[in-house]
Amino acid sequence: MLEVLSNGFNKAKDRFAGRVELTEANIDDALKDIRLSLLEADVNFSVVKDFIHDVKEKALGVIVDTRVSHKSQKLKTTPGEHFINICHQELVTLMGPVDVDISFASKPPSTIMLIGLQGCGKTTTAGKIAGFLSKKNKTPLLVAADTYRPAAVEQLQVIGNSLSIPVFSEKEMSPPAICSKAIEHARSTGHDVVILDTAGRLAIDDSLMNELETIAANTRPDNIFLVCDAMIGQDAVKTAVEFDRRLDLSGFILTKLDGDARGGAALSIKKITGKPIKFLCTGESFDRIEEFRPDGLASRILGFGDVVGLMQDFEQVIDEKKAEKDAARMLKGQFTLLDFLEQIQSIKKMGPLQDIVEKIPFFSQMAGNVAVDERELVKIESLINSMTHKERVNPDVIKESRKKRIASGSGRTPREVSEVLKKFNTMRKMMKNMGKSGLLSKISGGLSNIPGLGGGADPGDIMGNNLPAASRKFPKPLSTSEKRKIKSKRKKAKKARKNSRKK
Ligand SMILES: Nc1nc2c(ncn2[C@@H]2O[C@H](COP(=O)(O)OP(=O)(O)O)[C@@H](O)[C@H]2O)c(=O)[nH]1
Ligand SMILES: [Mg+2]
Repeated sequence: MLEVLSNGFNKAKDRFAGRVELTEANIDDALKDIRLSLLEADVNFSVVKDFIHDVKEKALGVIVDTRVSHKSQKLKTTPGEHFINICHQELVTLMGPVDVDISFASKPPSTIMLIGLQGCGKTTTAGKIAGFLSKKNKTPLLVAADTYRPAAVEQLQVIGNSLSIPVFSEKEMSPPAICSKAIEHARSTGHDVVILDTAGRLAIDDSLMNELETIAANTRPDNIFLVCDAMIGQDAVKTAVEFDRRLDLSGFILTKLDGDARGGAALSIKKITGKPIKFLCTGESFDRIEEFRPDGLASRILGFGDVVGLMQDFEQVIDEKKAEKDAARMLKGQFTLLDFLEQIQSIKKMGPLQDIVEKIPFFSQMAGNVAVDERELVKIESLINSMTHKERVNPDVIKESRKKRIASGSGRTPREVSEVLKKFNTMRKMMKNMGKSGLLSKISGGLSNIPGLGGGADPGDIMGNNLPAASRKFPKPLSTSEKRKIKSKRKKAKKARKNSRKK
């Protein structure tokens, strides 16, 4: 799958063979290959245009460091690898950010409504989602709301049986009535998630849309996911736009990425609709569903998982030099609001906050209550954004009148400014104390145990689900043996990916 794209990027990379730098001429040559392959993969034309533009802009500004050494590490890269790395970043931006959340109602049952054209994979995906949620200790109820296609109800029943998940169905009832009744049934029988498997048509038509709108109006689903067959490329995107206009989708589920999907839908759909891809399905069996990670799909498309890994190591070494300097400075108590902001942004990139806090044992102690609520991060960020550079570097100048100005600039209250400054001061004090007691080594050891933080050693799952190498504070340099281990792990993961692709 996705060979068209992989081949295009591969060809582009080869254009840099033997070159020592990224010049406008060789970038243009490479971009021609990429442009062709994107169009051939059925990526939307305007998406292609923007993508090419963005990659070119980034690539032109890059000074190619082909060698870097720091402590025991020596790494080499080529201009082609730098170029591919830029493509990777832009693909991730194009398809991201990661948003795989399913909304759950505060009062169960929550509802997931699956919609889409006939044959796109709704019924199969309903089973997959039910299985996925069961593993997360939910008690889903599948609802057969396709009463048109012969045997559609039986199909869902067979799926439910094989997963031991109950299926709600009613003969002689309209789909909207079935859905409403199913929710009542779930409430009385203690099912906390209801999955509505609706009917599809070969093409969008008004009677289908009206029926889906009625179901949505009656049941007010917490999630409406459009299931899209990734094999049909741009047509899937057109369908998505129309469904979104009528039903205000929560996100997409792309199916059949195991077949000869060319990638057009995956690359265009987020950019065109603004709605996130939630899941990818890569096979008919029920375990072939995964949460969507742009990073992983980008690596798969590029077919250069190891190049991206190498570039991450390369950038990490460069960042390490800076991070060590920063850390030393902060531990002397020279911790500014700019550092605070940078840390918050790193943390936000890493995914659900609760997961992170759980992984970093001393984090919550260090930050007090600063970081447990995502909204708190947004608040801190908006406040710091409303400050002048002087205030960020030297927060002690912030007295009452400045507080008022910052508060009104960010739509907050002066009290909130005071609270944030208090938290910042606590953190600064802790940093200083840590510096005094020589705790730096402890921190760096702790953080580097977390994949994607200092360690960067996790090869990821099939999607390459590495946490982004986000918080590059206090990373620990890798020893040669650790590097070797990472390499062999990556190789294994690559092999596994190759095998699973063959299947
Ligand atoms: N290869 C592959 N086939 C799939 C996938 N999802 C569904 N299918 C197949 O697509 C066909 C239509 O699926 P179905 O769930 O009945 O689609 P529906 O009409 O939207 O409910 C079936 O043969 C499924 O086995 C997938 O991710 N990969
Ligand atoms: Mg079906």
